[in-house]
Amino acid sequence: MSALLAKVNKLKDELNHHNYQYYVLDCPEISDSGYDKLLRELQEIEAQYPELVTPDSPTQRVGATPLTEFNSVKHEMPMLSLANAFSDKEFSEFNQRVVDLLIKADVCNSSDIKYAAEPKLDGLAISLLYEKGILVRGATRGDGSTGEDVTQNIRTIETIPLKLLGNKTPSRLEVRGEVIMDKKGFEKLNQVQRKNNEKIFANPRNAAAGSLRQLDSRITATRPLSFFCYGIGIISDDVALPDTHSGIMALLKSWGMRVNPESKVVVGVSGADSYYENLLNKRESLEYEIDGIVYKVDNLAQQKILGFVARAPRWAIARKFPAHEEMTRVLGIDIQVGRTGALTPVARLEPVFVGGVTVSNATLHNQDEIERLDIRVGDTVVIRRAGDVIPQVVNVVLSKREGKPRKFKMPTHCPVCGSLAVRNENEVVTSCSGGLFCEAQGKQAIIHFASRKAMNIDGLGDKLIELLVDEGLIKTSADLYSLTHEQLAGLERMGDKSAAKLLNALSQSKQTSFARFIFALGIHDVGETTAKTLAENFQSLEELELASVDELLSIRDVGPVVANNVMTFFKQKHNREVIDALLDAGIHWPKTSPVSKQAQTLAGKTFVITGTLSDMSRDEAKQALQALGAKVTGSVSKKTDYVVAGESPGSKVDKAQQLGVEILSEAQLKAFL
Ligand code: 5U1
Repeated sequence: MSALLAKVNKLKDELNHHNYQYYVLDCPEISDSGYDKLLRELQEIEAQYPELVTPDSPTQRVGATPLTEFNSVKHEMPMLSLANAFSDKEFSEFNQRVVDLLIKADVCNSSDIKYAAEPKLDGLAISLLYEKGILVRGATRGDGSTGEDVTQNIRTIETIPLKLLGNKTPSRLEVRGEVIMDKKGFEKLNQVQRKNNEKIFANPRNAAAGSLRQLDSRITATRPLSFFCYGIGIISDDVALPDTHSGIMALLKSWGMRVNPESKVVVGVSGADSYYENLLNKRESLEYEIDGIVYKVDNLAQQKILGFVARAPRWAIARKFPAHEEMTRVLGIDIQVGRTGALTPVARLEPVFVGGVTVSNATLHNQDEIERLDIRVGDTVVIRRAGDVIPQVVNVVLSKREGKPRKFKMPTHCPVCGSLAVRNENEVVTSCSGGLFCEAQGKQAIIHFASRKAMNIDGLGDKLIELLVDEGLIKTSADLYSLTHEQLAGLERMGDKSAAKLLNALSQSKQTSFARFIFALGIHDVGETTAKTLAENFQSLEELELASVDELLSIRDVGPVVANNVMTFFKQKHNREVIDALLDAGIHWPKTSPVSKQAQTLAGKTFVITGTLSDMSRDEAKQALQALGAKVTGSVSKKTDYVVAGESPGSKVDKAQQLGVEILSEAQLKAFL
C-alpha cells in the first residue's frame, strides 16, 4: 500500500507541476494527451482505492453534490473596493495626493512613486483560503465584509491550485483575485445556452458571476472560468514577506498562483500614462475583458502610511477605460430591410458614447429577441459595444420604465415596397416577399438574377449592377433588357466594345431553361435544386404561379417553407409585373415534359463526380444524372454507388477504391446517360 501511496503522491505532484507550467508559466512541458494520460492513471487508482482520494487531488475538479443554499462567510479582513479615476487629470490628482502624504510623512523625497500596475479584470472578486497549503475555502466578495461560500465551485476552476506548490508555504494564506470568463468561452457558452433555450448572458462578467453562483457545482465545472490573483488578505507570520506588492505577487506565483502577465512596475505619472496607452491599445486583442488598470503604490511601508479612506485604500486606484456599457433611451424601433429581404428591427437610440464611439442605433435582431428583452419604445436600456462587435442592447432597465408603453409587433408588410412580410414556422426571421420588386433588395436580386447559375449574363458583374442601379438606369432585373448601347457606353470604364458585348450577352440570356428562370427569380429558399424540381413538375410558369400549397407539397423535396414562399412570391402583384416585363422582353425556354414521364432509370443511385470532364461541365453532368433520378453528392462514402472520374480526379478516387465503390470514366458516364 505504501508503494501505491507513493505512486499516487508522485502522480499528484507531477500533475500539479504540469498545471503550473501550463496555467501560470504559460510554458507547457507535456502535450494535452500526455497530461490526460497521467490524470487517467490517477483516476484509475483512486477508483480502485477510494481511501486514497484527498480533497487536493487533481481529479477532484468535477463538481460535487448540489447545495440547497450557500453559507455566509465573514471575511477576516474586509475585501476593499477601489477608488476610480476617469481621466488623466484624476489620476494625476491621485498621484499628487500620494506624493504629498508621503513627503509629509518623510518617507519619500521624490515625486516618482513606483506603482505596481496591472489590468483591472472584468470579473468577480473572490477570496481563497489555504491552510497548510491546501485550498479549504473559496468565497465571493459579497458586500466586502460577508460573502458566500462557493468552495465547491471554486474547486472546479483549473487555474486555481488545490494545493500550493513548494515546501516553504505559509500555514495560513488568503489569496485574493478575480474569477473571469474569457471572450471565446463566453461566446461559446451563449451559443450552447441559445441552442438549449437557456438564459443568455449579457457579458462575460455576468456569465462568470452566474457560473460561480451555481448551487450545482457540476454545472460550474462545465463553464470556462479562470482566475488571476491580485493580492493577499491574511497571511500567517511563518514566512518572510517581501517589502513590495510586486514582490508578494512574485511569491504568490512561486506558490502556483496565476499572476496576470501584463503586470508591471511603472514609475511616476509618465510611466503610468505609457502603461495605460499601451494596454488600451492591446485591450481588444486580450483574450479576456478588462475595464481599466489598477495602480498600487508598490512599497508596502508606503502603503501602510497612506492607509484607507472609507472602504478604499489611499494607495491604489482604478484608472478606468472608456466604458463598454452605457445607459440610454429607446426613441423608436425602425425596420430595416436587408439585401436578402430580411426585416430587422433596429432600436433608434438617444446617442450615447460607449466603447469609444457614439452609438445611436442597435440591432434588435428579430421579434423573438424583442420579446426576450421585452423592449418597448421609451425604455431605458443598457447598450454594450466591445471591440468591433456591433452595439447590442443588453437589457431593459425596468425600474426606469414610465407608464405602460405598448409591446412592439413586427409589421405585416415590407416598409419599403409594401409586399407581404412572411415569417415561416420554425424561423426567427421575417422577410419581405417582394423579391423582384423591393428596392431594398434591388441590387442583390439583380446580382442573383444575372449570376452564372441563374440567367448567366456574361460581363454583368456585381460592380456594374451597382453602378447601373446607382445611376438610376435600372430598378429591377426586367429593366436590364431595355438598356441601350448609348446608356451603357456612356458609363465609367465602359466603351463601345464592352457595351456591345453586354447587349449581346443580355440578348443570349433570353434563351434559357425553365429551371434557371425559376432560380433567377430569387424566391426565398428556392435554390438551384429546388428550382429544378419545380421546373420538372410544372409544365409552364402559369401552372407554377397558380399552384396550391397542397400541389406544391406533393412534390418530392418541397416542404412547407418552400411551398409557402413560392405561393407568397407569386401572389405579390409587384413580382408578377416584373415577371411579365421579363417575358415581354423575350425571355423564353423550351417546353419540358413533366418528370413523371421521364424514365427514372437511376433512381436510388448515388453518384460523386470528381476531376475535369472533357465534353461537359460537372454541373451539366450532375443535372443530367439528376434528371434520371440519381442523387449527386460531394463526398465518397459507403453509400456511394458510382464515382465518375474525369481528369486529375484527386483523393475521391482513392477513397472510392478503398471502399470498393465502382469508378466510371467519362465515356462510361455517357453510356449511362
Ligand atoms: N487587478 C486588481 N483588481 N483589483 C481589485 N487589483 C485589485 N486590487 C483590489 C481590487 C478591489 O483591491 C486592492 C487594492 C485592495
